[in-house]
Amino acid sequence: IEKSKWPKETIELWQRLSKKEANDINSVQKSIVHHVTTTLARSVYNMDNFAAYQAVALSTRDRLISQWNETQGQLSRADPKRVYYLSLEFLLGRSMDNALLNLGLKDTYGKGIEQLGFNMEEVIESEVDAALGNGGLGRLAACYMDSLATLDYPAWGYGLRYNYGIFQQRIVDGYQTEYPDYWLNFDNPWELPRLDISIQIGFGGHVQIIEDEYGVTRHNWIPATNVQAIAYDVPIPGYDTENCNNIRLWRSKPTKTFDLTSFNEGNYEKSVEDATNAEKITSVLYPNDNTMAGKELRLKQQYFWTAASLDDIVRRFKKSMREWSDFSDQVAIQLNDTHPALAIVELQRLLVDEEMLSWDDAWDIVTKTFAFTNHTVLPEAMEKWSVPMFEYLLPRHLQIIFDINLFFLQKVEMKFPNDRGLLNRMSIIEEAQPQQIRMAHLAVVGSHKVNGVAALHSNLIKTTIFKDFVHYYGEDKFINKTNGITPRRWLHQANPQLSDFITETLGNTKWLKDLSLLKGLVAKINDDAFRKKWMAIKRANKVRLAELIKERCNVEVSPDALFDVQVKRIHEYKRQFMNILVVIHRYRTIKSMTAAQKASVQPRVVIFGGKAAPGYYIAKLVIKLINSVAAVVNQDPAVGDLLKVVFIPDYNVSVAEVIVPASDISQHISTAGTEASGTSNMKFVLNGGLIIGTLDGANIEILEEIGEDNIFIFGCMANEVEDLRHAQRYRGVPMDSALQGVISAIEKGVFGDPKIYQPLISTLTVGKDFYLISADFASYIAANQAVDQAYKDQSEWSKKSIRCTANMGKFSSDRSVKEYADEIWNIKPYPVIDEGHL
Ligand code: F58
Repeated sequence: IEKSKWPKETIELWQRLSKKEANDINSVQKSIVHHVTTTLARSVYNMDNFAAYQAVALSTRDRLISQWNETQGQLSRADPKRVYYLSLEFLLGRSMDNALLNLGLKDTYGKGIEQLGFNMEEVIESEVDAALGNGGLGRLAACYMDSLATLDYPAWGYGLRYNYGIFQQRIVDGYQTEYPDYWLNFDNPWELPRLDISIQIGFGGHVQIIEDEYGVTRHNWIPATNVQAIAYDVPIPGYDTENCNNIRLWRSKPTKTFDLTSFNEGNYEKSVEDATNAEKITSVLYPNDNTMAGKELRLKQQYFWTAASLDDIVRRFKKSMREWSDFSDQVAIQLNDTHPALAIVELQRLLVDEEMLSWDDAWDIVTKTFAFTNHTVLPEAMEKWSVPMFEYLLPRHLQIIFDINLFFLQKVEMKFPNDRGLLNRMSIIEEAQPQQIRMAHLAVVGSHKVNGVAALHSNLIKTTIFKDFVHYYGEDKFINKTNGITPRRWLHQANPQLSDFITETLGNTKWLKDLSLLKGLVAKINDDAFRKKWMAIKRANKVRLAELIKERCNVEVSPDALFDVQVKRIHEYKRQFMNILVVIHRYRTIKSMTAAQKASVQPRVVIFGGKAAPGYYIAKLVIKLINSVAAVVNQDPAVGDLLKVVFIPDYNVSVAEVIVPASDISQHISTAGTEASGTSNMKFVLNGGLIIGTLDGANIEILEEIGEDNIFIFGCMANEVEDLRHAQRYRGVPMDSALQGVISAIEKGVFGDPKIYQPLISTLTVGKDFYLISADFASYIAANQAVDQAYKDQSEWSKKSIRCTANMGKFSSDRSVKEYADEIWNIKPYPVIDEGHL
């Protein structure tokens, strides 16, 4: 029924009945109790923190959904250009606190729940993380969704609804063990199942070639099997705005028709098997960080997700009755790494095979629609798919890729004739045995803009992996978009005391939407009382972390010691190994000291956290070594409180929210040129933590913003790395002498059976130390000594800490997202109006 044809009274009745929920404390309490008694079927006699969490979540969700409904309704009527952010990972963490803060309802709910006999902090702790991501890339997507909503941009995320998120990590006998993260165990109040939105996705089969009535050759893909994609919507409220965006996550289910075919053939078992195979697609998140697994199921995930998302996007576009040539004026699609690069091929297929556009018209639309973000230069992370496997799963898509490649290489040949080496290097198909599809090349060829995630990284990709493409397309296609983080979660929510203090100091909360306003804190730098309070807040956060350490590691640490943190995925290029080796060096140094010398040692707590990919043997050995060193150091009376080492198990977003505000110094020490950006570096500095780091990724831009006096930089530069590796390999540069001492301590068995660590130690063999631990070792020790020295002067340290926070404006994800919107997507904010009803 067309709404405009409804009688006025009917519309008014609807409007009266769909009034938004009131947000006074009474209404809030009523809705909480309503959910307790009806949705949860519980009562006051049968309540615990988890039930309270569920009820508060359901009540918050009602309010979220109203906003979401209103935003989506107004947007579909106005139909402005939207951006679709395609990401295989959204590392959202907990939702409740964030939703309450963004809706401006935290205080009301806090008071409301307190009167009902519960403590808000404990209730919040009952929520499990949504951990649908590995690390930086997934968390970046979550921060960008927060900023897009806050800035009122019409934006949707598309991803997968994995049944199992990133595995849970436990430490058993010092080793990492993995446990499944079945996060949906108790239902998820933060999603809306859209069982009505179901899309058929095909796999396998063959391609029919037919001639249409005009004599034109058409390709018709007949898949062998089909699965269903079901939509689950996750509302993303902006901070201090009516806008509420959406992340649509797809879940795989067997199709009914498909079940029936096997069933009718009398093969019940096969139909059950096929059904479980269909469910498998969205069963689990691949737990690799910066490596490529190459598994068939992963390719299935990628196609399932991109095909469902494009079907949805195209369907929405077709409703508007516009011309195809307007597509890229309505739709921008951002590819978060190469994982969704198949979307390029799928859109070309839809336009040519199904919508009957000419190849060239279709390709013009495709390349105007897509843009691609690269997050790494590590060769082992570059996605490639074997041609035979690909052909078996996606025969028509393979043909299209070969055509895209042929037409592309023909153009390259026209521009640079007779350079076979060049064609070989640029080809989307790598001539290996078997042939491989280079997804990064496909993503570059199918996009109008390619960006790196920090200035150094964006320059590096232009001179390394995409050098030939820059030569061919010109400089303008390759740009930089330095990453950012949302200050709402990473300061306001994670560090409420500091957030309140900043608001009090600056006189209002405007800084939460314009982070450059933090500059105003500099004026307070010589105010003793201000600095004292600043440091008192840091200490309170350290007390909170010390409690977590006691609980999780059973180690007592003093909040008066210097808290030194390295939390991130465990990877050789991030050099946690180098960190623990220097800890061993520190331990040996303290052991060799007289009592008088010890008196001047700065006490330090070295805190590690992070997951290793389950198949990454060397990374797992690093975890074992850290735990073995911790076991020896923490119980050595000769060291006492001068040095403690802890490995916090199961590092995730909620643990990060406790760790980040509590650090004095954090470590961002990747070999120069390997960490594309890093984003935790930004989180620590925003919270007044100093950093020790290499000239890598976003560290460089942080240095530029906060000044060299407020950061501890060491190690070689990116442009020196190749020469150092060469010298090491061919001129036999000897191992650093301090490092030799440390290694021989391990080999003597100071930290348990040395045989265990032999594979790890071999990575340092002269000529093989790929990540240049030996080359950077001396300067790393010196940087750590400089930290100790600086920390002794607490008054100077507090000034550095304040300068850090004050100068972090650039690293708000609001800035990043606005740059993408202006320079890549060409979209404008569309503020929703609160009409008070739906
Ligand atoms: C990270 N990549 C970069 N990849 O390493 C980091 O420097 C950067 O700050 C961040 O992206 C955001 O730009 C990253 O997290 C992954 O986890 C992929 C997961 C899927 C497989 C390949 C790696």
